[in-house]
Amino acid sequence: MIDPGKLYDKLTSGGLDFFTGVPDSLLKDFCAYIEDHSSSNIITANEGNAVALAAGHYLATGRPGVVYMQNSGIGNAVNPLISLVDEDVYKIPVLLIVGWRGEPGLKDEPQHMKQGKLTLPLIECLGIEYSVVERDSDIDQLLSQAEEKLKNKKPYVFVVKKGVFGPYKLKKIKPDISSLNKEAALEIVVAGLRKDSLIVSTTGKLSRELFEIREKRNETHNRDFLTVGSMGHTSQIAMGVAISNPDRDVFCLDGDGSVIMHMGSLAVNASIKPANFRHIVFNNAAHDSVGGQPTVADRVDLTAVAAACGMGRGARVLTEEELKVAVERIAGGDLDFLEILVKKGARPDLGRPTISPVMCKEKFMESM
Ligand SMILES: Cc1ncc(C[n+]2csc(CCOP(=O)(O)OP(=O)(O)O)c2C)c(N)n1
Repeated sequence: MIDPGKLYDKLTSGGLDFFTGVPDSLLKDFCAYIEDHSSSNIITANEGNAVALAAGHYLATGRPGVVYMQNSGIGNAVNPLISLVDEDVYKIPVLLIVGWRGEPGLKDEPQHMKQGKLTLPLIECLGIEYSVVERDSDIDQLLSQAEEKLKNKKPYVFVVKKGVFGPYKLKKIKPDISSLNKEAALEIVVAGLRKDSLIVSTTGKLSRELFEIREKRNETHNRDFLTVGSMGHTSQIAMGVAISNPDRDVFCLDGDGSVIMHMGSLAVNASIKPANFRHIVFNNAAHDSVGGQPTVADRVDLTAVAAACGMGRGARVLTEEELKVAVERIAGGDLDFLEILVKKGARPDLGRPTISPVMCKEKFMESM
């Protein structure tokens, strides 16, 4: 296994001391080490932003930045990789560290399988050279391969397999912004919505919790569209449903990291604002589903942002009592945006949906 601290020391002593990216579960020990030890680690809204931030760092210092991401983030990064740092454009070196979910031959969730199969071909198609990092890879050799490319002002990628990093537990954990348990809050929301409401829920643990709450309550899953990939796009899926089915109330259940990833959708949603669309954000100020790394949502009032965009009937709640009142209001159409401040953490025995994404889609469509 590779010791996260050892890799960090080797990178920083070689001048690669500017870190940015979006966290990933396969890289969580390395991301945690950076978070604890680096004074320049910026978790960006999305992976494309991280490539651009690293490019800016290079312009100012002449030193390449290190960008970490899950392979699902390559899609977000393609534009700046091709039109900014590429050797045919500005020729800016950057070291990408990419977690390889869905590696062929390993079992993973459906949304990772195609991405896993396409990870190396995608990187090759972008014309970027890479090394696959294994548990017993020689760090010095990896770094000398990367340094040679970076010196020639080219990007380089470390594609990191599952289980490569040795354990490192985050010490600098930001305090929780609320004492409300997320799953308990979700249960209050589910119980308070009208039975015929449609729900579109976000990537990560929230959709898994929704699935289990339905099981526990002996309720159908048919009116829930559980988004498993496409982080940050859930409110647009919900909006598409709401516009085209004005007879049903549609609730988007979102996470703060997901909202921030494509925050522009708040502005567009507010400009459309059909009466049947409502947006509920569970804000734990963290990317909890992939290791609890912080987002900036502890210092951003998302309700005020939504209001400034035009979703003016919003509420921000901290307690169960406030939540119950707010859920009644949003279910009755008296609010269109609700931000629930919750604490980090989920049940260790949280399961995964036992229905496939295609089955989920078909049942959801039939329910309309
Ligand atoms: C484009 C993309 N980047 C990164 C990921 C990995 N990922 C899955 S869930 C998640 C965190 C989501 O955070 P948030 O919306 O705040 O919800 P929470 O996990 O806190 O419940 C991340 C980073 C992903 N699925 N897709």
